[in-house]
Amino acid sequence: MSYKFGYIAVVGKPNAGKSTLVNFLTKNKVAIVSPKAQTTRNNILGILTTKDFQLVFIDTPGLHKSKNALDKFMNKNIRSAEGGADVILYLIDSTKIIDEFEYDYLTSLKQKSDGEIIIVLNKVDLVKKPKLLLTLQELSTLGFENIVPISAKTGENADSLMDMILKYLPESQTKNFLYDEDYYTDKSLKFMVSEIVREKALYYLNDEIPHGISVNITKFELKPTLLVVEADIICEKDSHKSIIIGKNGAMIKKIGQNAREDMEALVGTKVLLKLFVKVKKDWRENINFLTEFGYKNED
Ligand SMILES: Nc1nc2c(ncn2[C@@H]2O[C@H](COP(=O)(O)OP(=O)(O)OP(=O)(O)O)[C@@H](O)[C@H]2O)c(=O)[nH]1
Ligand SMILES: [Mg+2]
Repeated sequence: MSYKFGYIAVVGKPNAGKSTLVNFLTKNKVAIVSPKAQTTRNNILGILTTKDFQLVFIDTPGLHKSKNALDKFMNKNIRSAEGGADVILYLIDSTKIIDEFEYDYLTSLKQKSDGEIIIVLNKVDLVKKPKLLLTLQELSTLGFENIVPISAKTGENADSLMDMILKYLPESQTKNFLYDEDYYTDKSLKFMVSEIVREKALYYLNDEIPHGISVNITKFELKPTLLVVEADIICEKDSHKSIIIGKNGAMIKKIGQNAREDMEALVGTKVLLKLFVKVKKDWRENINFLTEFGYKNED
């Protein structure tokens, strides 16, 4: 028997579909997904184990220029994932064009990376062939050879991507898996619960509010038949607070109801969820708040 083990960093611009892909390939929902940019903030491991291999995908925040301390935290996570990876999947939203920022990033990634790079052209279910060919041409002039068009949503061509990833991982005669076989993420239930609230808030809120919110779990009691959760949705302005609460509390109720349903599906028990909205001005610049909300790099 021979075995394979490896870390696969999943990077790319916000909204490219990184979290969707990691969830699809690991057959588990390890990361929240939303139509808004910059949904993922922490590196999240999604682990797929079979009898022959263990693949550890590292979902990362979307690449963007740092404007505040939270951005710096997110960008540092991306660099650390790239640094520790055997294979880097660089995701491109094939409905978009490759802009200068992405072009420069890809060029420098190619120069500095030790691991294998696979370019994943995602969302092919949304794009016409001629557009796809144009992007493929552009990528080959950049010198990338491994390009896989896929749809992380429908799973189209995901098998070819898996084959290519496995091709680049070294073979071992001993079982060299680093994680327990039933371990599918490095994140705690408490983290997942807070992310579920953020996912629903991202989904329902518009404009600039989603980027300025955080969810802080203040009570978490897991009993055999009930999970009790209290959480603060943190925002930056009083005007945002009113929008998150909504007319007669309609918005917060909608967020809460949807979040509770997902939590119940995750833990398999009833969930009692209470949400509060708090204003913490400029929390994205405040190291104490960032630490409290779990946005701190270990160094
Ligand atoms: N049609 C289609 N939609 C997709 C596909 N992959 C992802 N999406 C959608 O694209 C949006 C963004 O997906 P995410 O997985 O959150 O993207 P991300 O790259 O993790 O984004 P950040 O965490 O913000 O960096 C969501 O609305 C997904 O449903 C795809 O292959 N096809
Ligand atoms: Mg994401």
